[in-house]
Amino acid sequence: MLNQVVEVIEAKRRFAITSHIRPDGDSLGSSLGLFWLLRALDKDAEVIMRDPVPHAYRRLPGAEQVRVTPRVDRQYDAVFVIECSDITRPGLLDLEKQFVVNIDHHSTTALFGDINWIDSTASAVGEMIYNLCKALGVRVTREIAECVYTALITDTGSFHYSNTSERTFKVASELVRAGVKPAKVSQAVFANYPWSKIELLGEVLSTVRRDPSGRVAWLAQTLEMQERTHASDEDGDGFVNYPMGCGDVEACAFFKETAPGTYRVSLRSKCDVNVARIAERFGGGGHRNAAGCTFQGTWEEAERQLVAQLVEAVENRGANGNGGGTNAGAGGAGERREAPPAPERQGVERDARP
Ligand SMILES: [Mn+2]
Repeated sequence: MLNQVVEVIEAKRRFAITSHIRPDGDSLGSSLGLFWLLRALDKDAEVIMRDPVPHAYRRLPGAEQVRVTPRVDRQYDAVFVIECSDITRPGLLDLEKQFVVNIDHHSTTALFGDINWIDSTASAVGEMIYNLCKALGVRVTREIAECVYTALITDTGSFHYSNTSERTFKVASELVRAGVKPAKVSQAVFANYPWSKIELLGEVLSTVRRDPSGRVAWLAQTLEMQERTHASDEDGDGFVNYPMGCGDVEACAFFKETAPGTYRVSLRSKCDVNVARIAERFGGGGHRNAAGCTFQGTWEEAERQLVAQLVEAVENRGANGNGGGTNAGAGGAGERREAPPAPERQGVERDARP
């Protein structure tokens, strides 16, 4: 709970902050926002991540101070774990040996921390970090504000998704008052692609197909395309959202070949079409409208199996629990959660959970 988090911060002084592998805007923005918050209180703090900061987030204040490590190699009074469905999501060895404070906005998150602060009404963890600032009486500095604002715009898809609430705009307004320049942050996050991504997009979009109903679309990225365009691993992030821009398309799958015979599959849907259920059948997970999983096998099998499930989910939408999933908005990703569909950058793609 929030008051327990406040007590830990007030009582202790040496902290680390981490988040999931393949960090996205909410995980990095919230982690760095908390970092600046702790620094404002004169606490010892550092952000540690298994994976490096993606290109889109390198302009965040403090991004250059993120320490990439495969293991929690120091002793801390507490480690804050941001936006993770379970303790393995950060991908850090020895994390379980620390005093863990779990902070998340996904209702499905396991209560793996010594302290668990879960607020499923928050559009992003960033919104919670803002509340924490207020609870601790810390002035929202420009650094904190830029980090939290980045978390908000990425997890809400620039305020497009259903997790966007009146409170989200209220917090955003306060952040602008604290010095955030919305156009500057948006440009850094959404209009800062390397050219390799544009070339890769050209190849990937040429693979797009749809089923006879026109309501299910899919596209693929091969290792060969990635090599030919000199694209980085993160360049394909968000491609799944392009077909979703078509009014007729209700569900989409993006197959990204990560190794011969291995595809990371990103799934997106609209309204009550539940793709989290599909991802779960393949060992992944996520939100109702944004999920992901990994598929081992041939391309033909991956396409046949996943597309058939999407067609079925679209046909049966609204029936039998298809409408009951959690709200997509929040980011999550990777193997467990995937980021919410972000139209512009749509980039949040944690492997399986937004
Ligand atoms: Mn999030």
